[in-house]
Formats: sequence, structure tokens, C-alpha cells
Amino acid sequence: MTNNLIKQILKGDARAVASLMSLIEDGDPKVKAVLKAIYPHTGRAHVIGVTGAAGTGKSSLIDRMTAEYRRRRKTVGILAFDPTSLFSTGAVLGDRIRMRDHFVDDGVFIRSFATRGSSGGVSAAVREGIHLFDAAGKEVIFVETIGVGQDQLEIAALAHMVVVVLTPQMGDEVQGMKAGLAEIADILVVNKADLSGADETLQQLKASFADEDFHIVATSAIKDQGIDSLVACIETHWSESLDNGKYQRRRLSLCRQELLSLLREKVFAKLAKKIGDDSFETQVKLIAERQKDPYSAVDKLAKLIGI
Ligand SMILES: Nc1nc2c(ncn2[C@@H]2O[C@H](COP(=O)(O)OP(=O)(O)O)[C@@H](O)[C@H]2O)c(=O)[nH]1
Ligand SMILES: [Mg+2]
Repeated sequence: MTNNLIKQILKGDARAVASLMSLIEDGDPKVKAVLKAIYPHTGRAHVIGVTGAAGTGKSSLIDRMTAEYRRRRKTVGILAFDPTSLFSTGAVLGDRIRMRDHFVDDGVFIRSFATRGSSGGVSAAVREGIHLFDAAGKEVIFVETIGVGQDQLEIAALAHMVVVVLTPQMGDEVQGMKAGLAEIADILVVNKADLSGADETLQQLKASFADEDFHIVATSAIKDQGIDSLVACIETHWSESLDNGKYQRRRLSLCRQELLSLLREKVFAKLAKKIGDDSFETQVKLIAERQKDPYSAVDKLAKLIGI
């Protein structure tokens, strides 16, 4: 059964991919054996993180960029951290129908994750999803995350490049985000350029980031404007990174972070089991009652497992 599943995944069979995705979401122990078998066939896809506040138009942009990549005869995978993010509640019916066009296209796989059954978190599930789409032959993989706090850093640990989506309405907020943006963004998009204030926002961003080396692109997902420039910009950035060594460094960094998080998960699970829930909860109560401080408590637990 597993061998057959592996064979079908490598052929790019949509049903096989979907069934493994469900196992990934459940945190099923069978998944690891399949991932080990398909891993040698990964490393070909270009993984693009798309992040930004809710409602900025990330899903709409991914939808339009997917159409553009399909025109360029590239296959696409789309992953999202939570099921609501691909269809915002504000989206009009027309948007949903457009995204649905891709559902019936064999060249496009779409998947979002709810919670993760086992340990490791959604981030680990998304990472496994990326490997799966990659092994199944998808050439471009979009990962949509809402850019608040932790997720924003997580996306940088998952993708080869990060596109941050802003809108003209955000104006002054952008100043406050400057440091954070510079840290993670490879490309800044001012979406909803059909709304008033777009030019000012664009000028303001260009001035603020004059000394940074990332691109700034204006788009209107709804009017399908600027999408070809955005995709061209992504492709240029990609080939430049391949040439100047940035991609290779990024790849090492992604592998390092993946290995570290797997190691952390494994070591922690093992040690947590050794300590046991009871001893842990006993310490928690002692801390809450101020009979103990957390620093001495951790020393005590560490002693239990001989570290
Ligand atoms: N005016 C305008 N509205 C847009 C544009 N792109 C997306 N929207 C709308 O913004 C809302 C949120 O879009 P969505 O793609 O779900 O945003 P997300 O939460 O960032 O994924 C929807 O109602 C879209 O129709 C655009 O370029 N211009
Ligand atoms: Mg969305």
C-alpha cells in the first residue's frame, strides 16, 4: 500500500497527494516513511511565501499569479496555514469561483491546514506539504500566511523567498513595520493599486527603502494589473539568487531550521515522556503558589532526566 502510494505521488497523482496531505494533517506516524522515500525527488520546486495582514489580497494575488504561471506552462502548488485564509470571508463570490477554476486544473494543487493532530505544529505540516508538492512535480509552490508575529518569521524559515503584501490604506502603518519588513521581505507588493493613495504609498515605500535591495511592485489583483510584472520580478529575483549564491545560502538555512525543529521535537517528546505529566504538573502548581520559582523547578526536572 505504501509503495503504491509513493509511486503514485511521484507520478503526480492528485488523489495520492491529497491522501498523504490528510495523513500529514493528522500527524499520522505512517507519513515519515513516505516522506523519506520521496525526499530524494524534492529540491526542485521554487517556494514563494506570501505574507501580509488579513484582507490585503494575498489569496487574490496568488490566484492571479497562478494563472500567470499556468500561462507560462509551469505547474503550481498552493499551501495555506489555515483553511479560512484561502477564501477570506470578505471575498465576493466571483473570487471564490476563480480560485475554484484551479481546483479542476491538474497543474494546480491547493491545500490548507487546520490544526495539527500531533506535535510539531502547523508549520511542520506545511513544511511536509511543501516536500510533497515538490516530489509530485509542482514547480512553483505558494505558501500563504497571515503576517502577524510568529507566522511571519515562520514563513521565512519555510520559503526560498518572501513576498509581503501591503495596501494603499496602510499608509502610516508602514513606517512602524519598516524594520520587520526589511528583515523578511524580498519583494514588497502594494496591492489594491486601483484604490486612491496607491501612488503616494508606492513613493513613500520607495523613499523609505531606498537603501534596501528589494523590489517594490504595484498590483491590482481585482483588475488583473501588474501581475505579469510581479511574476517577472519573482523570476528575476530567483535567477539572481541562483547566480549570486543567495539561494544556496537560503537552502542551507532552510535545511538547518528543518533539522533543528525535528530534533527539538524528537528530543523534547522523549524527555517529556521521561519526566512524566505528574512531575511536571506538580512543579507548575508549586510555581503558581509561589512555593518555588520556575528556574529552580526546571533544575529539578532536568535532574530527573540526568541533565
Ligand atoms: N480593490 C481591490 N480589492 C482587492 C484587490 N485584491 C483583493 N481585493 C479584495 O480584498 C478582499 C480580501 O482579499 P483576499 O485575497 O481574500 O485577501 P487575504 O486575506 O490577504 O488573502 C477581497 O474582498 C478581495 O476581493 C485589489 O487589487 N483591489
Ligand atoms: Mg487569504
